[in-house]
Amino acid sequence: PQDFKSLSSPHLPEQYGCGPIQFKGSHDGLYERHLLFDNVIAPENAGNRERYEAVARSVRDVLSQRWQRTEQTYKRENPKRVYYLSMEFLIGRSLSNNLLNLQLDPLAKRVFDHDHLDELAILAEEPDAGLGNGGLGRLAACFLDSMATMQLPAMGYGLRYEYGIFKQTIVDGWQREQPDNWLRRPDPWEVARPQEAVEIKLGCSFEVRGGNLRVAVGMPSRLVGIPYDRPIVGYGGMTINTLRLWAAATPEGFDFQTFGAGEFVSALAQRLTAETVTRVLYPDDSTSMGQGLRFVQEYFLVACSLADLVRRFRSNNSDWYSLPDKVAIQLNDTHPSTAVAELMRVLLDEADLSWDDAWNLTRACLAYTNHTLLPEALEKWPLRWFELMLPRHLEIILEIDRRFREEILARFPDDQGMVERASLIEHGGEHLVRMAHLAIVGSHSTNGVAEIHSRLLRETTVKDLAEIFPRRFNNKTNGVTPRRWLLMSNPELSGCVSDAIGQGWVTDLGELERLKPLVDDSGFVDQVREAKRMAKHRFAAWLKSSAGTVVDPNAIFDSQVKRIHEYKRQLLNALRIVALYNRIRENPGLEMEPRTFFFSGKAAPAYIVAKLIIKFINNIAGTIDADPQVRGRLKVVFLPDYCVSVAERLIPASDVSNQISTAGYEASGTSNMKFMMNGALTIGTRDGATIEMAEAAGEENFFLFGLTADEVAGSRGWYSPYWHYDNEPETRAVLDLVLSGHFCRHEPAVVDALRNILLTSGDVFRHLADLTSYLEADQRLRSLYADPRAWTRKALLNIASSGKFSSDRTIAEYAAEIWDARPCPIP
Ligand code: GL9
Repeated sequence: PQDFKSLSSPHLPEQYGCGPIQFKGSHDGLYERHLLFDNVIAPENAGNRERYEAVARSVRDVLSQRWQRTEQTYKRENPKRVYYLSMEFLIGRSLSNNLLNLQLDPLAKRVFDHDHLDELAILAEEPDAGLGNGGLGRLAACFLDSMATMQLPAMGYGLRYEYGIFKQTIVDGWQREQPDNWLRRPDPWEVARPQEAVEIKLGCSFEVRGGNLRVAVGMPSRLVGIPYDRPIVGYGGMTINTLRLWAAATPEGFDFQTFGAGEFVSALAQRLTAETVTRVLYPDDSTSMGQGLRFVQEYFLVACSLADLVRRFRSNNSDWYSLPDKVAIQLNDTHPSTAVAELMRVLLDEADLSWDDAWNLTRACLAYTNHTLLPEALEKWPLRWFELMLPRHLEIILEIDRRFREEILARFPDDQGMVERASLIEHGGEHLVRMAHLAIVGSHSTNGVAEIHSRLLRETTVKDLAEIFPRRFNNKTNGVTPRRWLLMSNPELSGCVSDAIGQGWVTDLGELERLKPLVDDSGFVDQVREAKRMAKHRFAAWLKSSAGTVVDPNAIFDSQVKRIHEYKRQLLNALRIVALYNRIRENPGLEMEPRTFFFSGKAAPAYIVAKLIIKFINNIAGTIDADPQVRGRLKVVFLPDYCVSVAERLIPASDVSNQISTAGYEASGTSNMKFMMNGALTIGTRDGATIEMAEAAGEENFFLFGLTADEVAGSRGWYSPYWHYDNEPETRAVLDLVLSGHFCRHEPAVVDALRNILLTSGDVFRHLADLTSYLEADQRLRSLYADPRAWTRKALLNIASSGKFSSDRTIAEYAAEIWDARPCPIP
């Protein structure tokens, strides 16, 4: 981490420049030239989409030389490189982020002002690149930003899905999914590199029928991976790294001779099958649906990326044994964990190394991050699929397993069950390959994403493997990039902070500590409150103009935004709202601050219960709006189509952050950190990284409630929701109202489902156990809000304590403790 300290004061630009990017008069006119030469249109006739493309292309022109120089420097210096393999990169929009990181905003302003362009409308023309489902994919994007900012020689590898996460609309309260054809128009950021295409072999050919994979046994086939590169601009523009996304295609020299005469058309038509591999992102959050096409996608990512990085390694190094000195590969969850077998295959079959040498090199290069303890997320692929599609990999996996079993038998002769429990193969019924076991055994590091998660991983989920490899397990608490999530998305608060302590926090978030003495400076506290007020007004104006929804910026903005999942307990939030609603109806004179509750998030299309929760929330919203007694005091808003750019708008405007998962279920959470650095107060359970956030800020500055993870685990066996129904009057009143159909008139199916979740099925996620303490914490929160200065003082203490949750800190830890990677500055 020492190495990174020197980066805390980035080379700030003299004028418009960003480090060595020279910005002279020659750049003026770039924009007009792009309109003319790319789109053959005069500036006055251009629409906002053409304008967006021209601005983006101009920015790309400016960064191209620097981007190329970054790669040249790496080639010359030959440092150890970091490769981040991930099936998801939730990058969001790039233009405003690139302008910011290149520190070109003054120049952009000049162009926008000069031509009287509507900056916001132009930025909004860019599709929100949704190549991910949620936290796991967004974390990968934040990591890329931090690695570039910290001048690490790093590269992201992913898939170029033609369709990202679906667009969500709400019809009559229900979620509908629409395809997200984000590449319909040319994307100015991507650079196709067909000359660097790689070829991949599969043990069978396949086609996709009715969404399912059909394989033709014994017909080996080939796929081509075409790389599309995207620039990752480090803050200050010194380093521009690459995110390389693979698109699947059929081999160019397609062999028409193997087809009979007259089959020209059908042979060409078959090419489409290959291209389906990267057609669409699977929209499942924390669940593995076990689809054959997904299996092929995962292998395709691994095979293309390893071929590419091995080729790069070979072009600069002659000695295979130096591989771990030059290459660190981080596996983002088990999705790319066939990398263990693929790297072994390359080292055995292509490099001709012995098993022991190949094994040592493989483990030294690879490291694995686990992102969830949910059993349904643990990938286990049928052994049969390996046999059909990747027979050589199966051979390797079975040999790894054979040796591993021998080792366990020798080391734990008294533990009969250990071998079967820890093995890579699950017997019983269909034989399955346990991908997490493969990743742990075949790498030198396994980490969780928050302290509690890493502990539970070791103590429960993979207990046996942690006993076998105690030193392999470690924690790397997640973080988020303060560039996108504070500097860019919250200009009001950022300005306020920079005025007080300078700009150093942007690359050294620990600097925010220096705000602590200012909590007693009432002038400054008022400035922070004013910044929040402005952010709320900006958000309310956007919501009105984009969706027609009117909210009162004087109300408490209380948000819960994340994927819809039972364990995240949006239902618990809904029950809290029903309780407050009840209180007002029973006592209309009750003093209660006006409150607006925001929900946003997508449900996996096949997750029936999650879709029902969305419906229920929308019903509550409608019922309250129609109730003259409560209208104006409480309001519920479900924002459709949650995505990176919605988060960028809502988070700065929020007063309250809800992080209320059943303790022990949320591995880390990352929106919790974004809310904290934007000055929202957290009401939440002791779960994931929220625990560490409260530790950093002091528990007295948090609103924690509910069962702990150990209590939740201990309640299995005796917990009954009926106890709470019978003994807690308010809980009973809430349930009675919900189950009376008050919010779901003429929709008995919704009511039945809610009864089933909360009562009949035993309330698996302990909603009722935590409702009372949630309401108590809520009461404390409302009392504090009544004293605006005391509230903002706490918010400021939270901001000042959020430094740990920068992804720069996380990446510094990965670099020092897992990768042994150092910065490689670009001259
Ligand atoms: C997740 C966890 O559920 C989150 O708690 C965690 O913050 C992130 C990043 O480490 O990873 N694991 C997981 O499968 N998802 C997560 O968000 N799901 C999605 O990304 C949709």
